Amino acid sequence: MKIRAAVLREINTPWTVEEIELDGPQAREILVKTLAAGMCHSDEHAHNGSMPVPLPIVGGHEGAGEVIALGEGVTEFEVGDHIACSFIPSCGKCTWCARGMQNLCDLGAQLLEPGMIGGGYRHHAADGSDISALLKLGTFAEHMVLSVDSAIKIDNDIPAGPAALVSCGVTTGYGSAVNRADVTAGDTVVVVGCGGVGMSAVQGAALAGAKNVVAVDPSEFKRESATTFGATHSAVSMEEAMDLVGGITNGVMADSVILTPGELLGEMIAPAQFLTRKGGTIVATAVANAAQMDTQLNLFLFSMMNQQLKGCIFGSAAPRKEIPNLLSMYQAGQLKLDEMITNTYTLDQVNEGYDDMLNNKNIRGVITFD
Ligand code: CXF
Ligand code: ZN
Ligand code: ZN
Repeated sequence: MKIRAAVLREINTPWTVEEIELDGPQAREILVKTLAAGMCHSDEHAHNGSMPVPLPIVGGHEGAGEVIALGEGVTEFEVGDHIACSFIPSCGKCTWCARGMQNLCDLGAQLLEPGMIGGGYRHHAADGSDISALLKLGTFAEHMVLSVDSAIKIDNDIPAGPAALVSCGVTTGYGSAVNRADVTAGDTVVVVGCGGVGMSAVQGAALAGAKNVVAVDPSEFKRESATTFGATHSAVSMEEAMDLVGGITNGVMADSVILTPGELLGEMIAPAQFLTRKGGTIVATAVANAAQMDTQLNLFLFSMMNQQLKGCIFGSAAPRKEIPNLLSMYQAGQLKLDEMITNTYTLDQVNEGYDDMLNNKNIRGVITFD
């Protein structure tokens, strides 16, 4: 079938909205009509080359839609079901899935490789050449073909915009606080970078009962927004947060510091360490440039203070547990998702949406489809 999709052909060139050919679903795949796609910073990491992806590629990895056709052997879904994408696939069979660590599913190793999970291409340009799909999803398109391992069935009455956000950003941020930082009642938590992921970490920390949630962001709009998601304090930078956190903890400092800036830099670890108490936890969630090797850490203090530095992918969450859980919290009025969507765009406005994100105008932009 012919579909319109936002394609990246070369890094640092605009997304081009093209008419392309999408094959039907093969075995263990589904065809989905896209209803909404979230505009996460990692599509920008692909765009600017800090995350190496195969080109050309259909962008987008946050999405929700309606199943309209099933490939051979699909028993988990029926036509008409609504799904949220999960950029982390979960096969249910590998040792990590078996251990309940589906965020580490072995299929994740294929995410930055060309083509589909298991190989082959379903997307093709007008001249017949193959196109990949970002993180095996390609949600910036009117339709998607994806593996059943990358799709989570959701209630059909959940609106598509909020459903799209749990594909990546919300689950990643919430899980960074709840699963990885292990925030508990009375904690002091610092969240550095308050876009879609960081704002979800703020929400997760507040929902877990943190006493102090300190939102750190240079953008006044984001610092002010953070208060509506549960932040109790804010600061422009980690340096500025030092006195603030010292003051509200009697000099103890934060139980956890969660790093969710647009791009993680090696120079951010040491200031995060200085904001962290003895025995406390630094969670590194944001994506760094793939070539980034150097980081600053006071190794003496790190061991003397018995601190922990933890990497975090997909909020250390199991997609098949956490995505339905977060959406049920949304339905119960506990998790704010509508409020995360600052602006909506048409597919043709994808470049404008990313300009807005980079100019700190959005917590999350969402592309909607008719
Ligand atoms: C991902 C991007 C692909 C590699 C792992 C992290 N982040 C999503 O936003
Ligand atoms: Zn697996
Ligand atoms: Zn993402």
